[in-house]
Amino acid sequence: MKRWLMSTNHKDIGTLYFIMGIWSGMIGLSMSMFIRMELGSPGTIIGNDQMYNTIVTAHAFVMIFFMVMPIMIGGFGNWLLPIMIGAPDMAFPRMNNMSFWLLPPSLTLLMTSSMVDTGTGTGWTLYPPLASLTGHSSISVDLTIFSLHMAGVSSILGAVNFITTTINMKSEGMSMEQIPLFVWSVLITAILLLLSLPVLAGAITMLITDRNLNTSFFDPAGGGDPILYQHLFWFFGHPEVYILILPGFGMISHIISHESGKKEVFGNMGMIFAMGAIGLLGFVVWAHHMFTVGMDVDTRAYFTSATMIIAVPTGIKVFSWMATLYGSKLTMSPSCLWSMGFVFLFTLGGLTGIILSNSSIDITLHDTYYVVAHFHYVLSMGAVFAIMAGFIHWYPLLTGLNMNPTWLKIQFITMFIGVNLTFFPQHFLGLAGMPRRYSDYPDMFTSWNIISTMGALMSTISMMMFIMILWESMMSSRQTMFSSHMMSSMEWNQNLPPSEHSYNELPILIK
Ligand code: HAS
Ligand code: CU
Repeated sequence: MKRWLMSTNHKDIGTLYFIMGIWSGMIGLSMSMFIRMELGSPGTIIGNDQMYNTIVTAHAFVMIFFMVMPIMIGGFGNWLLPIMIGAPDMAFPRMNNMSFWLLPPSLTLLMTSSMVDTGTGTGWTLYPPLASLTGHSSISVDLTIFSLHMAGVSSILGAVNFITTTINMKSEGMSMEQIPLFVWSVLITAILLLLSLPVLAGAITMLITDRNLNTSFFDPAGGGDPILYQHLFWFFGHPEVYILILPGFGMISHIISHESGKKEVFGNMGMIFAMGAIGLLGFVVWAHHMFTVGMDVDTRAYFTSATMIIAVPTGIKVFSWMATLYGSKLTMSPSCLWSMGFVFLFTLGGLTGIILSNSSIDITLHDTYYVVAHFHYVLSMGAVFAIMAGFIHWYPLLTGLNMNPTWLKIQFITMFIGVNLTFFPQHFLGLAGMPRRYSDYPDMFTSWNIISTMGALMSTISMMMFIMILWESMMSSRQTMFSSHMMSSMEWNQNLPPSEHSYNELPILIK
């Protein structure tokens, strides 16, 4: 009990983040299956549109704040960052414990909000007036806001910890240009968190006072403006989407360099500057989410061009990954497959982002399934593929065990087909005008929706297969030597084996 509740050890806390992230991933996945079941045929299955919207909202929150962020930053960040810079632990180990333990109560608040009263059927953006007292008079939205506050505090504390650790605790004589790309990616992510989350906190605090203390920040009747909320939300929201992908970029760089026969990453400095540029630009493009609110043409022209410029540093990254892979003898190992899948499908999602950034095109595509297809390509096949690649790549380090590579390859193929079946047809649905966040549709959209639902079923089965592979590896306790293979890939500065307990005890704990 004491070891896990009161831990100040970065590896134990990382493990807690992984466990919570996987748990939340299963919650989020089951919610997505409710969504796809409802949309698998015209007409209704759930029979309650408010409940449908509540599920959609909770799915987004769970996946973003309780799956991707905890696994990437909390799990991989805690495990790998101190080791990669040669630090004994994080700079503030007890604060690290607090960062983690704020999350389970936050998740509980979110789940509670869905189970009491009307639920929060607002979408993850919580736009007023839908999220105001007029749209949602129940206590659910207040619980959701409190949940976000707590998750936000957790992330801000984590960000402070990662920034301090990186700057203050890297090995003597290690310059910033020498720190590994994953560390750079987490550092930049942490800076984005630190600068964007307080803006979200301000916005949702104003929303909660509008709801409970009779202020009117977002209510025109009292001189307020709902558009102000959208600006505040997206000033956070756009950097947030890069927060979700940057650590994945970092991991993919390490894995691709390892899979290319331990070649150095092509253009290491370029990769650092590209991530920095993506981080900076991420703060000046937010209104591309609000092209339909009635902005003047100059503002639209600005936000369109600023958004498109992000394709340049992102393109630098994509071409550098390809240049690293070029000419090497590929092993087609599971983590190699996941990272090549990442580069391909993330790029596809990025290109639809460029299409959406055209303000005049976005007028017709906004709030359609085209947007849903875009962000699932960059998230479900970008962020999630990076997590899968990273987890499989570092699994021997995390547990001292091996997973069955043949099964992992089969699992990759089923997942690859599953997610593409799910999300590719959504481009067509969006272009044909199917709106997002509706529980029903005209019959003309039926065929692509059926295919999408079948794809979702396939991905779910594939994830169940992954859990089974994980279970099998722990049950059979096939110990790996902490191989030199892991070492070089991480460019580690100190050749420390993982701590005794994480190496040997985990399988015993599971037994
Ligand atoms: Fe996005 C909406 C534009 C990247 C996530 N995005 C979302 C939402 C999410 C999300 C979650 O401008 C929905 C939010 C909601 O609930 O409403 N996005 C972009 C652009 C990029 C981009 C330009 N998005 C991401 C990443 C995400 C993410 C990364 C998470 C991981 N996104 C938008 C826009 C909307 C939007 C609009 C609002 C839509 C609406 O109406 O609501 C870029 O960062 C992507 C850059 C990457 C590439 C690929 C690699 C680059 C290469 C270089 C050559 C390419 C060139 C482009 C020169 C571009 C290979 C040529 C263009 C061609 C079309 C061929
Ligand atoms: Cu954006």
